[in-house]
Amino acid sequence: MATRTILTLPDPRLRLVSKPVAKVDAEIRKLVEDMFETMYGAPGIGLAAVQVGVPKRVVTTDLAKKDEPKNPKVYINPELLWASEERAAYEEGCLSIPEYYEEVERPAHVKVRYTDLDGNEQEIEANGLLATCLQHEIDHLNGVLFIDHISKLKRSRVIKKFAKAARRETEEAE
Ligand code: GNR
Ligand code: NI
Repeated sequence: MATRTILTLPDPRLRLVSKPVAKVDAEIRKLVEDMFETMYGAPGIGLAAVQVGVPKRVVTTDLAKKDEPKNPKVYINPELLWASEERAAYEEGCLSIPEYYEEVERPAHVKVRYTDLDGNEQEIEANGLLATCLQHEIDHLNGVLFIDHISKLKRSRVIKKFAKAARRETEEAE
């Protein structure tokens, strides 16, 4: 296993649309292992492969709390089959936008189809934080970030802040 580097704003690779996985092979299994190590190390409750620079439709999650046993889940080629009219608001964060949190409203209940690590098709219904997390991760696969769901003013503020920080880092390196 190896930890991979998590891309952060304003890295343009976060805007790539990820490609479907044709076959769950050794390369995908290695990617998934590394994603878990990276996600647990961060720590985060979810991770999309594109966040470690691999634009493939692979997502890992673990929503277990600190005192609960681990609950690692893998979603390959996840598809949103249905989303409720009812919406729920959660304070979201993103490992690619460190230390920024904002409330986002999304459908409260969703149905998702995906392929598991054994290559079998699965369907789940989710609500609560899992519903939010799965939508957040599927967004990543489409090049969408949670800040795309907040007000224009808040979004431009956070983009500016990260652009400025990135600029400062390159200046320091020169
Ligand atoms: O660790 C994470 N926490 C989180 C909290 C609320 C809604 C979504 C998330 S996902 C995030 C990890 C991440 O960036 N996944 O893409
Ligand atoms: Ni994220």
